[in-house]
Order: sequence, then structure tokens, then C-alpha cells
Amino acid sequence: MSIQWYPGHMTRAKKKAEEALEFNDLVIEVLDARIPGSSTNPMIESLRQARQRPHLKILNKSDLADPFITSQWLDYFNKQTHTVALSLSAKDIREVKKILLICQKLAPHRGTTVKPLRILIMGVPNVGKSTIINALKNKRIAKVGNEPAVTKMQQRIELNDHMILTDTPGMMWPKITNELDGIFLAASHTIGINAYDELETALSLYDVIKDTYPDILSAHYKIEFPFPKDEKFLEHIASARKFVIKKGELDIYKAAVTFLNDYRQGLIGKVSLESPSSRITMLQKINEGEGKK
Ligand SMILES: Nc1nc2c(ncn2[C@@H]2O[C@H](COP(=O)(O)OP(=O)(O)OP(=O)(O)O)[C@@H](O)[C@H]2O)c(=O)[nH]1
Ligand SMILES: [Mg+2]
Repeated sequence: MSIQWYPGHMTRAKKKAEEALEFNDLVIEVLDARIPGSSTNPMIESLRQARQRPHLKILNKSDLADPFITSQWLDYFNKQTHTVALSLSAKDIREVKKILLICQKLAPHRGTTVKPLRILIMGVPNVGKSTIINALKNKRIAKVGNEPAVTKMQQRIELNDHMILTDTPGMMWPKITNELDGIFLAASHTIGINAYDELETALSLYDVIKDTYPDILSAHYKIEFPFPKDEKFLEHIASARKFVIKKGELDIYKAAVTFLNDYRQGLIGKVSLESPSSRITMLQKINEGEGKK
């Protein structure tokens, strides 16, 4: 499933981000802790590198991710040069406040009333950028919503007299060619729903979770080993929850959306879709495939 979802405001957002990087001292890149690799936008990375700005990676929504895998990702990122990574849940204000001290350390030459520290917050859509800003400000100042592409324009927020934050619209890149990235991003609700097939995404998500978290899947959906194959799983959900279109016909589509929402809200349990090693293996396979072409 290759995905193209690059609404017009993102072209503008990219241009504006490029301009804003000139006047900001530091970039916070917000990732989804369940998919830190897939939610790394290569376009943001190259914009940041072009300006050589120090950066902090925040693995947000850690309340939904597998803590063991999240700590592997933190080790992985923190070993990289010029990278500081932190995991948190933007719903926990105390955790969010840790960001400020780290930012101050990353740009020690700024952070006074004369030279305020200017921080640009970037990331793919719906990862919690605006929620983090609201938590830092202790006020609902940036618009937040449970769907991708809520923020459409940059918003500059004076946190205090020595720190300025800029919220940016979530950005995708023009074409997501890596199939698993597309599935992970769509499943994790970072892509507009008209750009992917929910049934296909739910089945692919099931494929991943049944291999990596069989026990919690079994417990949540009351399924036994061997697990139902493909659509049989959705039929199981539809039948258990009485999703019917008409007598004798189950509503598989509603079951697919329910499964996606269960994952998105963490109802299944704390689930991560990729670890540093699974990502490296996936990228190696892609490279080998391309080498054979
Ligand atoms: N469970 C959980 N939900 C979160 C967390 N952070 C944000 N959310 C939810 O994620 C959704 C998206 O949050 P936003 O802050 O609007 O995300 P954004 O990155 O600004 O999104 P765009 O403006 O669309 O790019 C909202 O429903 C938030 O309540 C978190 O740490 N944990
Ligand atoms: Mg936003």
C-alpha cells in the first residue's frame, strides 16, 4: 500500500518551516512512540540538517506504546550524534515539563529576555505537537483534535519571557513508498482517512500484532490459538459485537474500523508496531529487493 496524502496546506507548511528554521534555535521533532521509525519524516530531517539546528526527539503517546520497546528506541536514538531523545505522554503535564530543561541545555547560548530561546515543534500529523504546547503553557492555546491535520498554520506562542514556541502543521512527505510505513502511519491515525483503505489497513495491523503480541490480542478479543485468518478475525469481532448489515450479513467494515480504533486508543494494550531491530531488518529487506531489480 503506497500512500499519497499531501494536502495543499502541507506544501505551504514546508515552505514556512524552511523559513522559520532560520529564526529558530532548536527543533523538537515529535514522533509517535508506537512507530518512531515510520513517523520520522525524512523531509523534516533534511530541513533540520540543512540548517544544522540541534534537536530533541520526543517519543510521544508513550502511554500507548510497549515500554520495553520504547526504551530500546531511546537507547537507539540517544546513541546517535547530535540527538537527544525523550519519551513521554503529553497527557502528563509533569512529564512534559522535562522538555524545558533539556531544551535549555541544547541551546545554552539562548534563553534570556534579550535572547529568548526559540523552539520550532515539528512532526507528522496527529502525534501530539499541539497537545505538548498546551501542556507546556498550562493553557489550551493551540487547537487539538483526534484527527490528522488539525493545525493548518504556524502559531507562535510566548511560553514566558525567555522562551518562544512555534507550533507547526503536521507534515507528511509527498509519497510514502515503503509499504509498512504506510500501514503503520495509517493505522496510527496520522493520515487522512480518504487516503487509505481501512479494511486493508486493519488486516495488515492484525498481521503484525498477532505475531508480536499474541497474548494480549487473545485476551482482548477472546480468540484462541490458532488465530483466525485474515477476514475471519474481523468476522469474529463483528459477530461478537453484533455488527450486522442485514440478517445473516456481518459488517466487516465496522469491525475493521473498531479494531483500528481499539489500537489507536490503546484499548488492546500497550503495543508498539516496530522496534529498532525490526526496522533495520525491514530496511535491509527493501534494500536487498531493490538490489535484485
Ligand atoms: N493517549 C495519548 N493521546 C495523545 C497524547 N498526545 C496527544 N494525544 C491525542 O492525540 C490527538 C492529536 O493531538 P494534537 O496535539 O492535535 O496533535 P498534532 O500533532 O498537533 O496534530 P496536527 O495538528 O494534526 O498535526 C488528540 O486527540 C490528543 O488528545 C499522548 O501522549 N497520549
Ligand atoms: Mg496540531
